[in-house]
Amino acid sequence: MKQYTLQSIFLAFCALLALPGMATAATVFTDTFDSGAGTWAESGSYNSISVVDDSSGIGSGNALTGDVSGSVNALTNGFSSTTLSSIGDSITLSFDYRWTATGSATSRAPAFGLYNTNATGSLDDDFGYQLETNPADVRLSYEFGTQNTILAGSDTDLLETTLWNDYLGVNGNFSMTLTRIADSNADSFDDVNLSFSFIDYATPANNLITSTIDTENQTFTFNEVAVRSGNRDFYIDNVAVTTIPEPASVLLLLGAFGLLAVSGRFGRKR
Ligand SMILES: [Ca+2]
Ligand SMILES: [Ca+2]
Ligand SMILES: [Ca+2]
Ligand SMILES: [Ca+2]
Repeated sequence: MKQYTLQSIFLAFCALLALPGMATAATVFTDTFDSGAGTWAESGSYNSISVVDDSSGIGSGNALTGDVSGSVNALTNGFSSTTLSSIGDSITLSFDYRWTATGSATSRAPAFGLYNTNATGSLDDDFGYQLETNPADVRLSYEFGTQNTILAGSDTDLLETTLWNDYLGVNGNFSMTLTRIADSNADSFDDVNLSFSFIDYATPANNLITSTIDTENQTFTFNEVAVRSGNRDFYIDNVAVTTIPEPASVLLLLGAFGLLAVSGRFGRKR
């Protein structure tokens, strides 16, 4: 009997080991600009946006390019409302981005985020998590949607500042992941872990990864992606929003399967 008890423990251990690999990502939004400019909405200071072949730049065929006329601008697009309903659920925004030329440092080129439209068409009340790049740092913030428009204004709760040089943003992949985590400050509300990564395609030594935890703002539902490009013309491609649900159902299934297997063996033994 004892060997089967050990076997059941071993099976349970194997099931736990297998869990991370079984959490598959679901894509809730993607745009490679192969079929045009899609449904992106431009707001603020744009002369124009258009789709062009950027094989020689980002290197993924068509990209969206923006000719900006001022520093306050945003491209926005919607996706099916996604809620981080369980601890461990996450949502990731990823895209490739480059400037049209190197130049002097500028703020919020890019800035981007995952937002909630607040059930209105106006961008002024949208709230969510944003990352902004600046001449000497990147900042992770929560934006309340109470001042100015999306990705603009001082309606932010600054969560993390990390040093960097914004010339790094000439050509690379930006991503931000929001993960619902257990309450870490004993206020009885779950928290959000924000992680950011920048991969510089030309100079890997410039890559940057940073993260922080938001314990103040309980926002877990998102339905909008937004990108701002400061006062700098840009190209953007391969925009993707993916979610990873906590595999609670998989855990239950594996547990049940393990019990059945063990009880079956006990049955035959008897
Ligand atoms: Ca493309
Ligand atoms: Ca709104
Ligand atoms: Ca704002
Ligand atoms: Ca909390």
